[in-house]
Amino acid sequence: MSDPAVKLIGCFGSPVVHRAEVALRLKGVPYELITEDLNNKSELLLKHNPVHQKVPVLLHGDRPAICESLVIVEYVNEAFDGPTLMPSDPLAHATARFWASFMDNECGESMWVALWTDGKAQAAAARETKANLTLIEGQLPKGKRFFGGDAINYLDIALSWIAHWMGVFEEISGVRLLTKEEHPALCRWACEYTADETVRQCIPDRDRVVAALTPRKELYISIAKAMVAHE
Ligand SMILES: N[C@@H](CCC(=O)N[C@@H](CS)C(=O)NCC(=O)O)C(=O)O
Repeated sequence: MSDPAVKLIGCFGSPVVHRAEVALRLKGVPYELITEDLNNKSELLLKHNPVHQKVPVLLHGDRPAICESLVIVEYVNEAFDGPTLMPSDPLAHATARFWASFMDNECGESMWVALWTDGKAQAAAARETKANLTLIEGQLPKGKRFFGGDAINYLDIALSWIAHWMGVFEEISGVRLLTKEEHPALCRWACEYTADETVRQCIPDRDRVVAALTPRKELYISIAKAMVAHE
C-alpha cells in the first residue's frame, strides 16, 4: 500500500523547516511543501498547530498533525521505510537526543545572546558558545564525516543550524563564533553536511537567506535583550 500524501507546512529560509525537509528527503518520501507567510499565518497553520502557531508542521494523510521539527524527524524516521536516521543502539539513541536538546536549549540560547547583544553579556555568551561548540565537536566520531558516522542522521539534522545558519547570522550580526582555528572538525563537518547531495536539494541559498533575515535584525536584538533580562 502506498503512503498517503505528505504535506509539510514550512516557510523560506527556516532552519527548523530544513530539518523536516531533509529527513523526508533522506527517507525518500515525496512531499508537498506549503510555504507559509509568517506575517500573515494561514488558517491551515493555525488549525494544525494551534498551540505554538509555528512551522514546521507535518501532515501525513488524515492523521493528526505533527509539530516541532525534531519530533517530525523522529516521526518520519519511524513512519517510513528507507535509511534509518536514528542510531539503533538505545544508548546512542539517547545520546543523540541529549545533544539535539543541548543544541536547541543551552547552545542555542548562548549563541543568540552572543550574536545579538553587546558588552559584558555578549562577551560571556561568546565564551559560553565557543565552549558549547567544543562540547558538540567532541561528539563527532573520530575519522567519520558525520555525527551519524558514514551517513547523515538525526544529530546531523538537529545540528544543521550550525552548518548553514550560523554563518548567515554571523554575517548579519558581524559577530564571529565558529572558526576553523578553534573548531576545525566542526567546520569540516559543516562543509561535508552542506555539500551532501540530499541536503543540497533542500538547503536554502545562503545569499537569499541573508537577504530574507536581515530585515529581522532589530527583532533578533530585542529577543536577545529579553533573554538577558530574564537570566
Ligand atoms: N521549536 C520549534 C521552533 C519552531 C519555530 O520557531 N518556527 C519559526 C520559523 S523558524 C516560526 O514558525 N515562527 C513564527 C512565529 O514565531 O510566530 C521547532 O523546532 O519546530
